[in-house]
Amino acid sequence: MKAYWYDNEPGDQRAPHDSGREVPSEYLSKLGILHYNYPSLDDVNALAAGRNYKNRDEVTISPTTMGDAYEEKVKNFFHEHLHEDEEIRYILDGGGYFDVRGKEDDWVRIKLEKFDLMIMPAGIYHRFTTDEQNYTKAMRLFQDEPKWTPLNRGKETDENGFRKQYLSSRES
Ligand code: KMT
Ligand code: NI
Repeated sequence: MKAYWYDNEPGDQRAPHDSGREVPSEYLSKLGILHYNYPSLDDVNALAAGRNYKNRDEVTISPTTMGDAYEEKVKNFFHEHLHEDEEIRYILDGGGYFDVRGKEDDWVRIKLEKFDLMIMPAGIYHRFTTDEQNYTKAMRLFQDEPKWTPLNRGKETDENGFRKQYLSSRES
């Protein structure tokens, strides 16, 4: 895991876009983000059990598994959105980037590699992209039913109760 401010330069979303300015772990925790490196699945299972997560699935995002749909999928994951649940992702192989909005609404890029596990709070605006390997194998953990509803950013999501709750917890 490595976090840095996104450079906002044009170019492929899968390029590093590293401004060279690192974002410290403490800043990520102020945003409500937790991250771990878990080489053993036992640790993932313990975390899931501790948070009462009952379900999980695995996705492989790559041209090999998705064929012609790959490029479109990658673009879709990159639309800024939020969820009404916290989002736990564990990288099984390959890597990718999660971009999350910082306090001033600028992008923090979080580079995830094999064995990285990240927890994002409900209501945080974010987006995802594969990196230049074009290969992300990830476990998605769900508390109950596998639910996958990205709410794209707009006037409505700004008024969303989970968004408001996130902003007030970020203040305190
Ligand atoms: C998201 O929220 O965009 C995703 O979960 C992307 C796929 S999982 C690496
Ligand atoms: Ni998401």
